[in-house]
Amino acid sequence: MDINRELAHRPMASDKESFKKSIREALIHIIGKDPLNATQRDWLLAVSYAVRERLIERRMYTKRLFNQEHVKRVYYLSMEYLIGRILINSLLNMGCYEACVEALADFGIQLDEISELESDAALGNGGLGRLAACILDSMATQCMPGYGYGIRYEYGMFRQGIVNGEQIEHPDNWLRYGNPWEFPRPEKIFPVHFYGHVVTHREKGQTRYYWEGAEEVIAMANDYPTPGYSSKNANNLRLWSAKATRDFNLEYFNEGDYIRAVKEKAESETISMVLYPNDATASGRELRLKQEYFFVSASIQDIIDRHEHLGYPITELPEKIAIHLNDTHPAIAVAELMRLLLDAYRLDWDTAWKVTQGVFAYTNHTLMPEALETWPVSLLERVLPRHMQIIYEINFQFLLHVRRTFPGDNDLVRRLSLIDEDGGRRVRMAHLAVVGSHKINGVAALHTQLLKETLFADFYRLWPERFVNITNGITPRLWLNQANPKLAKLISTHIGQDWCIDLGQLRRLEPLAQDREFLARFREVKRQNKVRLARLIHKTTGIQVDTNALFDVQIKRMHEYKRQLLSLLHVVHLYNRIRFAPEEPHVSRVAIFAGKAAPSYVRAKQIIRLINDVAEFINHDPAVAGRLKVVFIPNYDVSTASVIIPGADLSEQISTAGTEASGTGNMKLALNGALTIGTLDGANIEIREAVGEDNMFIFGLRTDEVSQLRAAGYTPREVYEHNAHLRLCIDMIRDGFFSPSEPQRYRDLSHHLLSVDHYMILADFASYVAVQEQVDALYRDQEAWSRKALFNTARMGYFSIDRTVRQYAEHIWDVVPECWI
Ligand code: 26Q
Repeated sequence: MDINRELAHRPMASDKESFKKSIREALIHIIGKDPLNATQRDWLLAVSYAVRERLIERRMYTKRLFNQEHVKRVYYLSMEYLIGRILINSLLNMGCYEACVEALADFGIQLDEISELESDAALGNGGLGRLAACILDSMATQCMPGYGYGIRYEYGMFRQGIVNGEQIEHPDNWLRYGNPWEFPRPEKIFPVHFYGHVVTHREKGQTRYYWEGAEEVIAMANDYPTPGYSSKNANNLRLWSAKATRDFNLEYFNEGDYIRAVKEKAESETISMVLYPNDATASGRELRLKQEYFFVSASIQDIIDRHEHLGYPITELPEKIAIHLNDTHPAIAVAELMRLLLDAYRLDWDTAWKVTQGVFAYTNHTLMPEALETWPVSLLERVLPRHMQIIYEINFQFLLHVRRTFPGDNDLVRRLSLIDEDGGRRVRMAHLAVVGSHKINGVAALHTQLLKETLFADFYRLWPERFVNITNGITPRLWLNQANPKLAKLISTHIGQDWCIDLGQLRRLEPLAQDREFLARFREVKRQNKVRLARLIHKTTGIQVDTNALFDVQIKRMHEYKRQLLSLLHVVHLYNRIRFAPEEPHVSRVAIFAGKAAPSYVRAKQIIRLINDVAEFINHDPAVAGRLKVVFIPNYDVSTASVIIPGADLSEQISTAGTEASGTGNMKLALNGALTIGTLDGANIEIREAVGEDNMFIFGLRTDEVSQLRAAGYTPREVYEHNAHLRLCIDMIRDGFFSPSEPQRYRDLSHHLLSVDHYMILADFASYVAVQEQVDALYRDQEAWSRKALFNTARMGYFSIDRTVRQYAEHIWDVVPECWI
């Protein structure tokens, strides 16, 4: 207690002079470089170490506080954290950005220059991983006792190159220059087992289960302290890396088989080697299953250890902790906790099950069937034999309950079962997650409603009280304050800085919509951000764009349901209109695309290639010069998003109604004053409610219309035959207009559109084009446009991740803030 008080009052200073001292010391004593000939990267590392020192102190005090106050903790289990660069974010959150800029300036170093050298921590695919990162930021900012658990991938999301218009994947060797943000904890290790078999013994009249003959891999902790904005708290993100066990190697060493020992060591360590780059399709690979269990097992062991060290009884887990499952990827945790409670703590089944259900909650992120994880029973039986037994028992008990509740409904039993019996027996991980959780949530109102009506309709009948909606949000610290400093400054001069932690404050900007001078300044900020974006475009593609043109932006993973092809068809349509009516006054546009395709997703890669072929053709056609450009910015990641989003005029959110669970890019763009053109899908619906329908461009089929049309038998070819404009666009693509060196290149893609068009691109084309004409008309009136843009920024407060996290805390986790001052 005395020691605590002693130390608590002496945190490291964070003024300019203290930073100078820390940076110089780190450069010489940690990096080992003479300031006289240090490189830019040396300075980056040195300043990162200076920040790290201050960060870890905050973490220490936060940890002490949580222990002393006996807080309830929440553990967020996620296979993905899409964090991006850490330096600037930490400085801004800790409130020492200015001091650091000035300190470096005295050494002749520019912070914004060296920070560009930092690699993104890209331990995620897209929306789900970025959401996890935003949630960590918010939990720390709001002083929630929240812990992130995940995998320290050696290689994160692949880097995307574009060669001759095609995506090529490069490994993301993000740790190459060292990583000042992590604290390896070689003493924090847990064994994780795979394979082997289960042996049963009768002991004192009870059956005991022993998992024997398993292979062992060691999980080692690596800690990433994560600071809150304006709070002094720092939470912990713990990422596990796989290490070979020492004994495991020893056997072979003794036998003299040195090479085999090294090979097996390397094999165990592949578990944490690489992030699976699939977004919205389950991979079904054994290594993926091992990754999931690896990090789940280590995390659950660690969580229970902490619980015990704090002296709490095991049956009090639900009072002291909540564990959140970020999608089904960590759902095996339900069986793992049961296994430990039954086999190690020897609780009876009912007690163990009550504890388990009291602890877990599950967020669903998708309705798309191909993304739902199922594992072959045979695979689970081989890799995790004890877990498979437990899953059978959970299923048995659960189906007993179903039969009692709805007697005689065998079809219901078949639909609800954790085991899918059709076409090879498979474990439905979503069912395991639902059955093992006391709360299940969707990520936008429509999504949750559809979960209740479709995917989980039977579960909803059984347990309506377990289902809640928690609409996604984004952190304003990164997506406004940091990414768009010019707009942040303009906002703060009018309403102060509180919006950063209370985004609802932005409403106070509304009256300024009537102030023409303010609107002009708002527009000027957008123009400067467009200049910055134009520089990025030129640097990455060599294409020059006119910043007076309308910047039309579609940035997200490449997927058919997101319908990048729909915007591309519109681009081709615009191209034709300009060619055929050059005398008409057309609004100049730059269509900007960015996004990665899963390496195995052939059609998504085709679409990237088509965008680049269309770009190549249109950008070189003098007939449309100055009026239409198309660009594909390579390697979309958090850092490029931070430049693209503030420079966007128009935000494309055009997924087929009922397919995008929420979307969060839609929120980032609207917050930064882009107008949305979108379908009534995901969070677009709530965004429309918030910003007002006059300030958004809505088009296309609604969810119910999509299902009706599908049920009635959708024939895309008929749409094509009845729309001459559309026909011309598709014909051009099909017949090689944009791929003259290989005219057949897009025949399959075009035929697929004409014969299948599962996502109903053709059905929505006419309505999309019509609304795009309204977009053009509005853009001609720059003042009217920026007024609507301002209404977007001003009314996006609801979509702060802080609101999202408060809802989780209140409705699901039952945790409360505890601030270190
Ligand atoms: C599953 C099994 C094996 C390998 C990979 C995967 C896998 C990985 C990532 C499956 C799905 C994902 C990512 C899903 C995702 O990002 N979903 C998005 O989540 C966002 C946050 O809730 C929503 O806003 C988006 O609508 C949703 O698409």
